[in-house]
Amino acid sequence: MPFVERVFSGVQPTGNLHLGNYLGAIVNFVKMQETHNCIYCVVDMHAITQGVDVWGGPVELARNTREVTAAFIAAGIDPKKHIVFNQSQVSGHAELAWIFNCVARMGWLGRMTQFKEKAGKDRENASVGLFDYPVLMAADILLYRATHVPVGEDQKQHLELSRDIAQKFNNDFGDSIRAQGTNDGLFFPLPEPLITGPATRVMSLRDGTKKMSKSDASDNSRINLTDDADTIAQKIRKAKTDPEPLPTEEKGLEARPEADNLVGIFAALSGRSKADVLREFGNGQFSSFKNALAELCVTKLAPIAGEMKRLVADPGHIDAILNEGSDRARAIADETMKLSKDIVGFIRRR
Ligand code: AQP
Repeated sequence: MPFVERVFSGVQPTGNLHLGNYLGAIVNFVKMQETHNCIYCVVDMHAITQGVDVWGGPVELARNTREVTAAFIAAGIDPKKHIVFNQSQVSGHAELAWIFNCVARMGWLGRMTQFKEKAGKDRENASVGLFDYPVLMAADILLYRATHVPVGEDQKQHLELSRDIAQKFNNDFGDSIRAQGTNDGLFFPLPEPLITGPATRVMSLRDGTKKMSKSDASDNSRINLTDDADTIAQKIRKAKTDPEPLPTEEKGLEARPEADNLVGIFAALSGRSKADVLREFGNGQFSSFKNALAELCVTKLAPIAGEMKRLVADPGHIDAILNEGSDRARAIADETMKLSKDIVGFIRRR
């Protein structure tokens, strides 16, 4: 029997939600609501995997959790029709992650490029949680037996690991799964990444070879969802470019990472293809393209920023949304945990 299609994805509340998070992930979260049952999670347990100096401490974490929730809703996610909640309110994430820790292999995790990048040279000093991050991510998705995961390109490798973990669990416990009469020996689906649109990897405005990222020291490298119109215009005007005019065809963007990035952002925000954008702006100067891009960014992002501001001013309302979402998420998660425990052989109260 095929699995019921369900969408799951998450965003870390680590501050400075940016255009990359929006175009690479949140825009697709909004779209998927039309066709699927969706679960969108503020992954606060992932947010503490780096030092407290990086994530900012308890007050900052709670503020950022509410801010990401506000961004979801301001961008168009409907928490009544779908589920919006914060990860730490559903204990199944940590419980399933432990089972998966015993399924995943050290060698698999050792290949994860995000760990290598984030841990840098000082690996001995990285937290165990940072190394284990992709296992918790697999648990996040599979706790809801989600089949589709909209993410940015940077998460592709972690999704592959989630599939490997699901497959190994299904194999290791095949007899036990069959004995429970569950789905022909397949307990977990192999979740599919949905990496779509012209901006699956939005790059830094200061360096077209680096991903736009919350943790970049330069605020000018990214457009934050909370930036005001003047700040957005200024950041785009200052964005790094090269001396050539824009090409008329997409092929001409090869080996021009900054130009490619800005055209990709324009295309994604306007719902057009890069080729179409170049038909309009090709051969023109960067300055006029940048003016049009700044205007487009402000038109698209200002209403979201305004709505976020309104929502975060009422933390009680946001907390009520998270509580209700957590209750609904927990109902699904509890069922998966009950079956997972039976499959593994953990005795539980009946
Ligand atoms: N630059 C990006 N372009 C496209 N998509 C992106 N995403 C992140 N950066 C880009 C996607 O946003 C979703 C949520 O990301 P996250 O907050 O959970 O984690 P992250 O990928 O670690 O985000 P950052 O900004 O890069 O944080 P730091 O600086 O801490 O590493 C994911 O679907 C991600 O793919």
